[in-house]
Amino acid sequence: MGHYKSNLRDLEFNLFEVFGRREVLGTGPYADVDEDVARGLLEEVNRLATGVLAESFEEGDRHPPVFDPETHTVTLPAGFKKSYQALVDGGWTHLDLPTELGGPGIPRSLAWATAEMILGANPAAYMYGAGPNFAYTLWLLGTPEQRRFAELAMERNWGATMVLTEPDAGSDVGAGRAKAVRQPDGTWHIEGVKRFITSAEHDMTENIFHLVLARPEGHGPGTKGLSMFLVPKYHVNLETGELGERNGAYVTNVEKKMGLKVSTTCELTFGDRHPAVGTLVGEVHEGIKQMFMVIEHARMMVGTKAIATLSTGYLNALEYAKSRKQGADLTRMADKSAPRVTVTHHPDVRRELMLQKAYAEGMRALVLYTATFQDAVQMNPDDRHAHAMNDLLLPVVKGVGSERSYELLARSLQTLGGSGYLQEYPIEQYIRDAKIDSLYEGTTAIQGLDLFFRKILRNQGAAIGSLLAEVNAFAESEAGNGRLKEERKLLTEAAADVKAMGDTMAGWALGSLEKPEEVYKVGLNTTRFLLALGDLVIGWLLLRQAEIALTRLADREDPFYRGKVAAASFFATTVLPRLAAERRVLTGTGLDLMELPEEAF
Ligand code: ST9
Ligand code: FAD
Repeated sequence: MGHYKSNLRDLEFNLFEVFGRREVLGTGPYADVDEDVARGLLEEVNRLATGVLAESFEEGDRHPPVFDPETHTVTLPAGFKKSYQALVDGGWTHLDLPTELGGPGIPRSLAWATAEMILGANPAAYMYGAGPNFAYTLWLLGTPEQRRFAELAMERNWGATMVLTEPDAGSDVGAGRAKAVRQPDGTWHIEGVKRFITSAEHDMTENIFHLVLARPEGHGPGTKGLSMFLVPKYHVNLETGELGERNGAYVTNVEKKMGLKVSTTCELTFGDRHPAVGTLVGEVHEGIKQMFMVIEHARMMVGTKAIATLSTGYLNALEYAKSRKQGADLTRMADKSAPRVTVTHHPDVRRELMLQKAYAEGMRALVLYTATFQDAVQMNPDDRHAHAMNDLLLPVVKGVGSERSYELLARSLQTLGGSGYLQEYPIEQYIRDAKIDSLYEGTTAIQGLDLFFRKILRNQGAAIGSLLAEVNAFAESEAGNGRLKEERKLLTEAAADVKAMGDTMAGWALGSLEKPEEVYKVGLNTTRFLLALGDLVIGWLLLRQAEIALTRLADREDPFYRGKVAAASFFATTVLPRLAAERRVLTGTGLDLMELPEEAF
């Protein structure tokens, strides 16, 4: 058995029993996809993920890519290449494309459900497969020539990168210094050094194209002065599709890192040896806006990757705990001859396992709930509510998904005792591989700022208001027919706590117009608020699942549904009450920390 343990049943439960995806299938852009097709697809990806994709997970960690600085090339381990090739051969790298561009034309919710399994089995393989997806963005934004380039890139599965970060421009993308110089023929020469660029070099595709943010000479400071350029590794004859000369963008270093080792993280130098020729995407200077189309997808991907890893971490821990015998049942602790029991019998292990289960399943629901708004946008691009809800939930998926998964994966390891620390089991690698998720695509701090300032304040509270209204409507309903009464009460209280936290922060933000330092109080709490909102939404979604599970249990016994009710109840009674404390801490925020001299830290 490979390392990866999927949870297909839960994915299907979310899609078909909780989020009603049956109703959108077979309609509009999904006319050719019915439930059978969707389930078939999920099963096929499940086979792939638990089979050939998972096979090289360990090898990629123990035998990371080898960089040759002389030739600026990178060699990936053979087993990993086989896994990646299986993704390509199965057409899975085209998962996000519409039918007219050779994709399956499936709803985003179904695409993210399949993505979860790929990302859980071998996240780097998914990332190396970004080419067709990035090419689709280029196709949407590009000039006719760039569209042709994009079609070739999709057809031939060229690799792709998103190139923002520089040594002095990480979170602060607008500090970027890479420059773009316009040439008489209308092309641009890119000059500068970018760092930490994922997949910028490898030996799995014949070409790699870079979507690069650079500042055209004379353009202003900050992100708004940046433009996006298409810079291929090899130039391309757009008529014949043949590859031409090597372009002047070279990988000059590959980082050695904590985890996710098989995914190359590269320093990429432009125009040092010979010109790095690029074309302006869409012939418009809207770089940061264009790049955010890529970033939004990538943030969703990172959250899904983290959650997928927690899910397999939990399932591995569960399997171990079911077979590991240690100690006697607590009720017989004084009886030295009492039979030894599996560790699942110990209350502390049960508590830890249930916490992992509740977060893993609650956050899976969060991903798929968010994806339902992406479905809505796909069906009706003018649906402003769906856009706003997706915008609101993205930092939650990314920020909460990555933070909670990393935290809970440590619990999964703990469940295995000392064995969890060994490389014989996958969890230590999961932890190392998942740490990156709270860092790249905007750190957690950035997600917290994005959530509060952009998605709540700038949206004048419309989207969060609508979310809280839904949560409250559920809490006040008769959901569970008496069985979830206490849980719904706890949900009402948690929603009030989160609302009060948001209102207090909004008050400070308003107050900062007169007294600027008030905004520090907001900044001291953005991550707290992000995590609190995450817990609230997770609690609500688990309870929605429990409501459905209870109706199913009325007909027949099924441990899956019993587990759903238990997880929701556990989360409501042991996690949601903590939000009251978070609210209290937030309300009491002062400026002491900001007034403290640096030397006192
Ligand atoms: C990175 C990559 O880390 C890591 C992994 C790569 C993996 C690639 C693979 C992906 C796979 C994908 C699919 C594959 C499929 C495969 C299938 C296989 C089977 N939303 O607030 P302002 C825009 S990359 C939308 O003033 P500052 C907006 O245009 C590096 N737009 O910000 C706005 O203008 P306006 C990632 C947004 O103070 C403008 O920006 N690095 C949003 O100038 C300016 O906004 C980061 O993420 C948004 N949420 O700049 C950087 N926010 O307001 C993190 C802003 O007029 N830092 N815009 O609309 C930040 O995000 C900063 O907050 C900042 C600040 C840079 C935006
Ligand atoms: P910094 O911005 O220096 O942050 C340091 C600390 O300060 C963090 O804790 C941060 O949260 C905090 N901080 C910074 N600014 C603020 C603020 N305004 N308010 C509150 N706190 C703040 N980039 C690409 O362009 N393309 C890629 O493909 C890519 N892949 C990557 C792969 C890996 C493995 C890694 C490690 C990075 C990758 N990155 C990539 C870069 C990544 O997006 C950045 O590392 C990330 O955005 C953070 O920037 P930084 O490392 O410079 O940290």
